[in-house]
Amino acid sequence: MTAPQLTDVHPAWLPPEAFRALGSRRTVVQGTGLLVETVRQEVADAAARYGGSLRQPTTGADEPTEPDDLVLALTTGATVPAGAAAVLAELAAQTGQLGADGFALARRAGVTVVLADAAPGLLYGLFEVVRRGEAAFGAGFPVERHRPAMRLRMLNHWDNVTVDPVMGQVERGYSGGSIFWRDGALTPELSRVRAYGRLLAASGVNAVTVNNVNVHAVEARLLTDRLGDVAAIADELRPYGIRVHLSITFAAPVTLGGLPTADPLDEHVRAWWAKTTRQVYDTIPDFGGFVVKADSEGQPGPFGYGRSHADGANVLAEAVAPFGGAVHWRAFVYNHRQDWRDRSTDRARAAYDHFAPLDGQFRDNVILQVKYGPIDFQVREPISPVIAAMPATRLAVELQVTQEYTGQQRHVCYLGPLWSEVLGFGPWGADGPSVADVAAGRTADVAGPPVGGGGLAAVSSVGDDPFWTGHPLAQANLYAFGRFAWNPRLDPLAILDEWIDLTFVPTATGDPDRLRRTLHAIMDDSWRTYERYTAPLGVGFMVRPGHHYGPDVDGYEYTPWGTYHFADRDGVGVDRTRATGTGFTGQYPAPWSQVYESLDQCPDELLLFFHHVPYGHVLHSGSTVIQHIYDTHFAGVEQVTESRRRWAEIVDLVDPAVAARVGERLDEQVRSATEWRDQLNTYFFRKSGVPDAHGRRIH
Ligand code: GCW
Repeated sequence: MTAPQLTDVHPAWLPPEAFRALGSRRTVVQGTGLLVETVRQEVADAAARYGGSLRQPTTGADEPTEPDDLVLALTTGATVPAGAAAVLAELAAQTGQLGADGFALARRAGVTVVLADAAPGLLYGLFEVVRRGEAAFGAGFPVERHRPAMRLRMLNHWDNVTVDPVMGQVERGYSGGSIFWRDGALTPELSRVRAYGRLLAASGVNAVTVNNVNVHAVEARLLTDRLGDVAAIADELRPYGIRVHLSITFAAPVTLGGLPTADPLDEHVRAWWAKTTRQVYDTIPDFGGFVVKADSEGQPGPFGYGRSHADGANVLAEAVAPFGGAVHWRAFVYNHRQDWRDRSTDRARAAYDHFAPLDGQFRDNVILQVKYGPIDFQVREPISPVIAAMPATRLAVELQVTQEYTGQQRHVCYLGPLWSEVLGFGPWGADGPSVADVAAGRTADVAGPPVGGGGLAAVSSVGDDPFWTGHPLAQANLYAFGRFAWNPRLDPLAILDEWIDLTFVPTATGDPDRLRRTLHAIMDDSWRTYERYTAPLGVGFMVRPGHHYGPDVDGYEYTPWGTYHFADRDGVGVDRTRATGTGFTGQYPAPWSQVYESLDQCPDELLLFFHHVPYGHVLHSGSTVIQHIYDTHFAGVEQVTESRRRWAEIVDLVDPAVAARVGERLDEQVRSATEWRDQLNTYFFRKSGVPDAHGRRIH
C-alpha cells in the first residue's frame, strides 16, 4: 500500500513537501502489524521522494552500518534498534503506560526516537515528526510523553446514501457530494476515502460515522443488507487507525426486522438488536458502535413506547457490549413543534429537562453526546448545562465543523478560538474542571466511582469537493478539531500556525512570513468578525429558514422551532431568568446560575441569550445595545473587506486554484456580510427608531 496522493484533489495538510525533513533521513521502523506497515510505507514513500532511506531492522545484532537519524519502534518488540535503547531505558518505568494512542518522543545523540506501546501510537508519533519538520532533527530534546486527552475523537458525517430531496447528498454539507456515497451507491473512489483517513489520522481523529443521524430508509439498511458497503469503508480507514461507527434508526427492529414493535424492553426487540449487532461484528470486527438521534426532529425513539432514553440507549449498549462497542446517544432532544405564542416553553431547557434526571441510569458503554450549547451550534451560545449535570454519565461534547451557522464555508470563519473557549470553560467556575475535562472523564468531585470520558465529536465538513471542505481555508477547522480532541489546551493560533506550515510548506513558498502574517490577519479573528455582522449578543438564529444561509431577522420568529428573539419596539432578547423568565438559568450550578441570572453580571456577549432588555440598556462595554448592534455590523463588514484586500496581496504566493477559490468566496463573504449588516441595522432601526450616533447610512 502506498500512501494515497490524489492528483485531482488538494493535498490539504499533507502535501509531499511536508515530508521533506523526514524523507531525507535514514529511518528504521521496528514492529509488526497493519498500522506499523502504514508507518513503514509512509517513511518509504517519503524516502523515495527525498533521498532518505528506510532500513529494515535485523533480528539479533541490530547494528546499522550507518547510524539511523530516526527510530520508530514499539516498546513491546523483542529488540529495539540501538539508537532507541537509551530512551527506552529512561522510559522503562513507564513502558506500558503510554496507552494505545500515546507515544514518547526524544532526540539525543543525533537520533530522533519515537516509541509507542501500541501501533496507533507509532502512527501518531510519525505525524508528530512530520509536523515538526526540520525541528525534529535539530537540537536534542528530552523525552516528551504524548497521550491524547480524549480516547474517542470522532467525526460524524451527515451523509445520505441517496440524495435527499430536501437536504441533498449531505445534510448541511457545503463541500459538494459525499466522499462515501454517490447516488445511492458506495463511492467508486475508495482511494479518496483512504486519503481522507490519512488526513484525519494526521490531525488525531480516530473514529467516523459514515451516515447521517437522520436515518432514512436506504441508510437504515447499512446495518443489515448494505453492511458490505460499510465494511468496504472500514477497510480503507483501518490502516490509519480509524474505526467506523454507524448512525442507526431506533425503529430498525420494525422497519428492518419486521417486528411489531421497537419497544426497548421487549424481549424480541432485545434479541433482534443482539443478533443484528453480532452480524455487524462478524463482518467488521473492529466496528466502533452506534450513533443515535432519537425522539428528535421527527426521528423515532423510546418515547413512542413510553420508555425513557436510558431504556432506549441501554438496549443498544447491551448489544454492542460483548464486542467492546459504544453507543453515542445524542442529547439533542426538544419539541420542534412548539407554539410560538407559548412563552413558557424554552428550547434551551429541553436537553437538561430530558436527560439530567436520567444520570446514573445509562450503561457504561453509553456515551451521551451533547451539543456544546443548549440551542444549536450558533456562533455564540452559553455552554450546555447538561455538561455539568450528569456526573455519573459518560459525556461527549459535540462541535460542528461543517459551518451550518457560521458561513457555510463561503465565509472565512476559523472556529479554533470558539472551540478553545468552549473546551476551556469551567462549568463549575474558573477553578473547577473544564468542559474538556468532563469529556475526558474528569468531573467535579462527586460521590461514587468516576466514569470514563466520552470524548469529542463533531459534524464533519468534508465532501467530494477538490479542496475537501469547499473553502480551502476551512480545512483549518477540520485540522483544528482533531488537534483539540488530542489536546484541548492547545492555543488555537498555534494550531493555525501548524496548519499553515503543513499546508503552505515554508520551504516551498516564496515568502512564507508574509503568507503566514496575512493568513493570520484574515483568519485569527474571523469567528468574532462573523459574530459581529450576524445575530448580536448571543441571541442567535436570525438566519433564513431552511437552508440557514444569510440574514432573516424574523425568519424563525413565528415558527414552531423554538428559536425566537422577541424584538419589539422597546427591546430584544429572551428572558431566561428564574425571576421573570423561563427559569433556564436555574439549570446551571454556581457561579453561573447567579452570573447569568443577573443583568449586571451577565457577560455582554450572552446578554440577549439570557435577558430581554431595552435598546438603551448600557453594556459593560459602555455602549447601548442598539449602538452596539450598529457599531459591530459596520465594523464586521469593514473587517471582511479588509480581509478581501489582504488576500489580493498574497495571491502570488499560493497555488492559483487556491487563490481563485478563496478570492471568489471572499467576494461572496463581502456581499453577504453587507447584506447582514444592512438587514440587521435596518430592522433594529425601524423597530427602535433610535438613530446611529455616528450618522452612518442605515436603509
Ligand atoms: O443543526 C440542526 C440541523 C439539522 C440536523 C440537526 C441535528 C442532522 O439543522 O439538519 O440534523 O441539527 O443535529 O440533528
